[in-house]
Amino acid sequence: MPTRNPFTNPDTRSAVEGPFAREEVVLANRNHGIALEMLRHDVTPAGLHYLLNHFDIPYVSEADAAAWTLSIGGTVERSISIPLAEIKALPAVTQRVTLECAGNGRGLFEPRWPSMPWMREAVGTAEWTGTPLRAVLDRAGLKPETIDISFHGIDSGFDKSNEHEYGRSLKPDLARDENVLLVWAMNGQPLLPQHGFPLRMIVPGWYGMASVKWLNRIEARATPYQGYQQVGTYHFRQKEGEQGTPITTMRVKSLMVPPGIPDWYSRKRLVEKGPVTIYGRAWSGGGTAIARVEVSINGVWRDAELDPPAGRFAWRGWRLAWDATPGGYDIACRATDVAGNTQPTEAIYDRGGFGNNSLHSIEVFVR
Ligand SMILES: Nc1nc2c(c(=O)[nH]1)N[C@H]1C(S)=C(S)[C@@H](COP(=O)(O)O)O[C@H]1N2
Ligand SMILES: [Mo]
Repeated sequence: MPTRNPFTNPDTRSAVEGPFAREEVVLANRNHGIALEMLRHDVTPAGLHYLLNHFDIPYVSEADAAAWTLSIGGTVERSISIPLAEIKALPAVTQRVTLECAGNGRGLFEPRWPSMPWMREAVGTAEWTGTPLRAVLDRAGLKPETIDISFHGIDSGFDKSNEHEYGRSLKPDLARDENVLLVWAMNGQPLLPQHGFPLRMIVPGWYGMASVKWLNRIEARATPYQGYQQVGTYHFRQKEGEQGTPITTMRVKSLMVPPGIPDWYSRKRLVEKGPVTIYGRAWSGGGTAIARVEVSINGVWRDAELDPPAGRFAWRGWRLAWDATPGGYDIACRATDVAGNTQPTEAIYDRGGFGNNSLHSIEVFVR
């Protein structure tokens, strides 16, 4: 047994290839993704929405929730503590928002960073009910010297020997954007424990790390927030040790509902010959709309039909009719947004496994 606190030892991880480690499997069991066939739902049922929890899910009883407060301090006119009941009494809005984890696709990189080994499934869309964050910031009154605002959850632990509560920051202009919400309900129900009960943030258009769960403290700042989750990770990096560039909004991406039926273990697909509809979803970041989705069947690209848009921050459904004839096929999809961003065929390498928006392709055998 260690006699010294071992949690402050230097992190010994480095990029790896080959089999997944036991630690990666443990993280994968804790943080499930959406089952790709459930991309058929416009709104992901709450229990099928992906999860990413760095530490433990905090135990918050109904009594704890009833006594929950959100404190706002730092460079504000008035340091305040607002009871959750008062936040819930503010004008409520419901927004359909697609969230994706910035680490989605990490497990597909070679070499890969040992962490949550997502393949493609760290995405989901929910209807979030809450009130614009702006309302509570304005109650406290941001002082003019405020250049950054940090948001803190009650969950804590270690990463790379740094002990911290999960925390992230936003610049004041974004924090005061009407679309950034303090949220207490998901798909019309109270937040589930794993999704941040009783209060979380939703920062639409951004990768999921910005949407702090179990939120109880806000700190306005005259200097940039330097918390571990802000500067130690969530940066695009080519080499370990470099600062890199901060990760912000989601990259354009699309996924397919795997057609046909799977083999239990390999998940390879068997499809019967004849007419087949291939369904999927496409999204981009920062509220940028999807312009086009193309599907390749053995290298021949065709335009998919797009469903009507379902909100500025929600994914867009698409479908392609295919007359399947017997044989082996590789099916891939590619989205392009109205700003002209499109998915790369090969993933853009990232040391930490972030931002992988390479093409989703599926092997299918038609019988
Ligand atoms: N307090 C807290 N907030 C958090 C996290 C966390 O570990 N703790 N994970 C973040 C990350 S990395 C993602 S991708 C989203 C996931 O939200 P979900 O689990 O509700 O899908 O929550 C974010 N908010
Ligand atoms: Mo994430």
